[in-house]
Formats: sequence, C-alpha cells, structure tokens
Amino acid sequence: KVVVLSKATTEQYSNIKNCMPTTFSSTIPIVDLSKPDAKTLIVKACEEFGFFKVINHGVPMEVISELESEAFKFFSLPLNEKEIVGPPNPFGYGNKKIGRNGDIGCVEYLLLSTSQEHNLSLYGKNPEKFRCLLNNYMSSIRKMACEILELMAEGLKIQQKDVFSKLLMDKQSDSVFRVNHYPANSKIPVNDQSLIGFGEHTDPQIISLLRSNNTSGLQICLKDGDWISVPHDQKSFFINVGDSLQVMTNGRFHSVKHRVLTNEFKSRLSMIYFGGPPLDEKITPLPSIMKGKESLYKEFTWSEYKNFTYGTKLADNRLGHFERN
Ligand code: GA4
Repeated sequence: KVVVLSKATTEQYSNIKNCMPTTFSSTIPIVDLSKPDAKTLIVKACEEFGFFKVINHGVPMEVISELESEAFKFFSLPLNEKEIVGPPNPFGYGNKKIGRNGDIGCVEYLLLSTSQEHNLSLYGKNPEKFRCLLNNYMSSIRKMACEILELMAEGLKIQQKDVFSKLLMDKQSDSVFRVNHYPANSKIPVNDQSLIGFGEHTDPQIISLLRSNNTSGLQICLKDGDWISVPHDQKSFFINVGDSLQVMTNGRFHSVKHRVLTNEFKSRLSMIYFGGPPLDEKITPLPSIMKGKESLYKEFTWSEYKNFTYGTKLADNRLGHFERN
C-alpha cells in the first residue's frame, strides 16, 4: 500500500519517519449544515466512516474561544492546584491515567457531567467565569448535536424525527463533557507508544462532538484498518458515531475507532461533548431500521453498557461482548 506523507506530516513526525505510517486524508466527509443535502451526506458518512466534519454549525466563535482560553488558563496552573479537583472518579481533573484499568496517555483532562451540579467553585482562578462559559458552550453544542441527530433520523427515513435527539434532551440524559490537554511532546520517542496522547478506542455513547485548537493529532481508523490523520480545523466540529448509535441502527452506522498522537511542537486542546441516553434507557435497534431483520445485539440498558465499559481497557472491543452469535 502506498502511503503519501504530506509536508505537514513529515514535519510533525520527522523524528519517527517510517515507524508510524500516516496519511493526511482529504477523504473525510464534510457536511455543511446549512445545505439541503446535509441529511443524505450525514447518513453516508456514518455508514462509511462513522465520522465527519461539520461546517456552518452555528456555534459562535466567541463561545468557543473564550472557553478554550479559560481552559488553557486552568491547565497552566501548578499541578497541586489542578489536583484539588481530582481524581476524575467519576468527575474532575485527571493526569495521564485514563479510566480505571491502567491506560496511560500523554494527556491531562477535565471530565465533567453535563447535568449534575459540580462543585465548580474550586475550578481555577475564576470559577464563576468558567462555569458560565461552560454552560453557554454546552447548551450550544447540545443544540447542534440534536440538529445533527434529527437530520440523521430524516436521512434514515425514520418518521419520528426526534428518536435520537430526545435522548439528549431528556433531563436524565447521561451526557459527559471532556476537555483534553496534550502538552507538546518533543521527547525522542522510544516506541510508538510514547507518542500516544489518547489510545485507540470507540466512544460508548450515542454521538460525540469534538472541537480542537489548530493542532493536529486526531486519527481515525478506516474500516480496512488503515489509520488516517484528521487535518486540524479550529473552526469546525468533528462528529463521531458512538457504540450506542451503532446498536440503535443495527450496525448500519459504524462506531469509529480513533486515537490522538501528541504533537512535537504545539500543545493540543480539545473539547468533546459525549451525548448519552438516560441510564435506564434500553439500547436496542429501532424497529423501523430492522425491517424484519434480527437484532445483531443482545438487549441492554445504557447503565449496563456503561458499567461494563468501566471494567474494560480503552482498546477493548466493548460492543463485541453484546453481539449475538
Ligand atoms: C471514552 C469516551 C469518553 O472520554 C469516556 C471515556 C472513559 C474515561 O475516560 O473514564 C473510558 C473510555 C471513554 C472508554 C472505556 C473506559 C471508560 C476510559 C476507559 C478505559 C468518558 C467514556 O465514556 O468512555
């Protein structure tokens, strides 16, 4: 297979040259939310990649950049001041350790619930401002998530337009917000592992909406197993299909495996909204999708799936455990 390294890639990974083949792809689907063909393109992208980029999303740039700059301020505090709001079980500040089963990455982060009240009074130097910016951001993102989920339902020709979006709008929706900070990593890598910011995994929820500063690092895995680098674009959002949406579409949509590599020169800051259903929601293929076919999955609730994920490692195939033989 021919791997084309663009200039940006060779610069970024000049120190590892051939040890980790990387392709910068122009194949990542782009959906303009203001165009009438958005719903068709979304369905196609979710089937082929489980991933797409959204432009004309309607989230004002100030809402994004003000939160980003506040988040950078938080991460620039001395470690002991950040650790006041850790460890991240279930929510708070985390450093290097991801999850509960030994995954490690070159990343520090904030994990927040979108519904539960946090004791945000301890977050950073200006917690009131942080809380206000977070709330503004999260409500804009949830609005976009619902718009996208409604276009998905329409694209799938499902009568009930809000089948997916109502799960995020529910007061009990178990959605999560995450801010990841990957410091620039100029160490000579001893192996591929030492470049890992966030190891490969799929997201367990329904849908994830990611926005980052202008630093590369995100990679997605194509269905044939090739990894491609996602060109950074600080003005756009990147959307991932999660495991729950794969199940609800009985495998028609593909939950995308992805990872983040650290950048040699620049630090990366990403903010991700993980749209999840209420805990007691049954995650099962929609009848209108099945058309007489059998479900590929055993029945489970979001709470069962979520509890199961806590016992897994990032790279594990979590959905495999719920497949019907
Ligand atoms: C991946 C998506 C979200 O970031 C997250 C992650 C969670 C965590 O960081 O605690 C998990 C990971 C994520 C999937 C498998 C388990 C749980 C770490 C891990 C090893 C918050 C989520 O919901 O699942």
